[in-house]
Amino acid sequence: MQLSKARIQEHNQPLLASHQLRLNLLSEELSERGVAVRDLIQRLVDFQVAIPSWALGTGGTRFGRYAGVGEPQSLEQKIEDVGLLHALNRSSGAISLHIPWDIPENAAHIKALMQEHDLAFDAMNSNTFQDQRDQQHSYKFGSLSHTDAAVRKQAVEHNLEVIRYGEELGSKALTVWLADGSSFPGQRNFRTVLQNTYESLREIYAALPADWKVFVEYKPFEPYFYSTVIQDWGTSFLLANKLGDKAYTLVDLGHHLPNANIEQIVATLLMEGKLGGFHFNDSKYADDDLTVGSIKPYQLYLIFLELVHGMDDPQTNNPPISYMIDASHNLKDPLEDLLQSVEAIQLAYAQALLVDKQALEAARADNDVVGAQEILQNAFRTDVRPLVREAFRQAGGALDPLGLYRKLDVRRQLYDERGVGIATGL
Ligand code: LRH
Ligand code: MN
Ligand code: MN
Repeated sequence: MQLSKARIQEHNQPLLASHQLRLNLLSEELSERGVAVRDLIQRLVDFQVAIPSWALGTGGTRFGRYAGVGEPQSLEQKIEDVGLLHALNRSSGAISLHIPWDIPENAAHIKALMQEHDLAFDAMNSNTFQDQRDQQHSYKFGSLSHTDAAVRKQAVEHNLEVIRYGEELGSKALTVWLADGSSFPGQRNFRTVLQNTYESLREIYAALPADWKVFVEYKPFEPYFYSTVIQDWGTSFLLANKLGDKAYTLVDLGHHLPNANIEQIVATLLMEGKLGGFHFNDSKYADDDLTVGSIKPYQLYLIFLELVHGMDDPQTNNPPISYMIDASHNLKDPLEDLLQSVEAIQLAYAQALLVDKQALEAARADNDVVGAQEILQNAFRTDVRPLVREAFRQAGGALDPLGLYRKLDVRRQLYDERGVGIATGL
């Protein structure tokens, strides 16, 4: 289903007066605090976060899967869903594909459809964590790290195939997330599997087009429960450094052990110019893939603070980061969840942009612990929703994307068009 500009205008019209009132009040207050409100809104307008193809359908839990309705059944329909999200908030103008779930049968047609929806391709994701039909070797005991060279070769070949698909479509990056690990002490030689992984990645790296990057994603556990080959940012960073300039670490918010200081990890990677990709989600316990900002909004804000201050620092030599939402839904309508996630990201970004860097640095230099904390908390406790809404509006989106989605009864329409059926994905 397509959402016309006229329909969005029609939605915005009755909301405009009260929005303007709130925006004016906030802008006045922020201007007094020395914030350049117009520039801040422009940064929100410019911020884009990619949607992964697998988040458009309901995901499973370890115990089952409840089918949703109107889920996309083809790559074309996935693009239409992301196009709809982007029309609503103008902040999700990219899609991240996954091979083999999203094999493009006709690249020219797919690219034309992407253009129609004003979308770009984010990183391509390879999959060596599941066995596919007609696959010669199983990944049950690993892929790029496997003890058997024939399995490693098959996994490398798959990644090369993903790069080829990405090239056809105009993507510029490959994300590698490996499930490889072990569930019992003694099962694996830690040094051998890491060395194998490095050598496999080196072959993939050698095949990367000149203007491509590879993102190495880490995760401490799951699906295996004793060890994971690329378990943490240190291991990912080590591999990225050994591989070369086109290799970067990818941080997924759910891929840390409880209470890890993720904002500090972000700062360290930025200092080294090695933060390539970022997967947003939220979690209470582990890799829960919940709606962004639903559990730990303060942590999200602190992470954004590091991203903003790190990327704005002229000393930082880090390329633009590929931002993506990596979520899974089994209770909510996936599109509603994604609208909430994008809004939560924009809110945290806006709060981070409110912080007076100079004042913060001055407080730090004076060891004014209370002062520094006050600066951070003042920004966090500001209701920045009018700024985010204004950014949506200025970019041509809806003042209230979720409200309009509900008013249009989009899911009902998608059900009428597509019926029941589970989309391919996690
Ligand atoms: C598994 C995972 C990971 C990847 C995605 C493809 O944990 O969610 O975060 O990015 O699958
Ligand atoms: Mn991820
Ligand atoms: Mn994950």
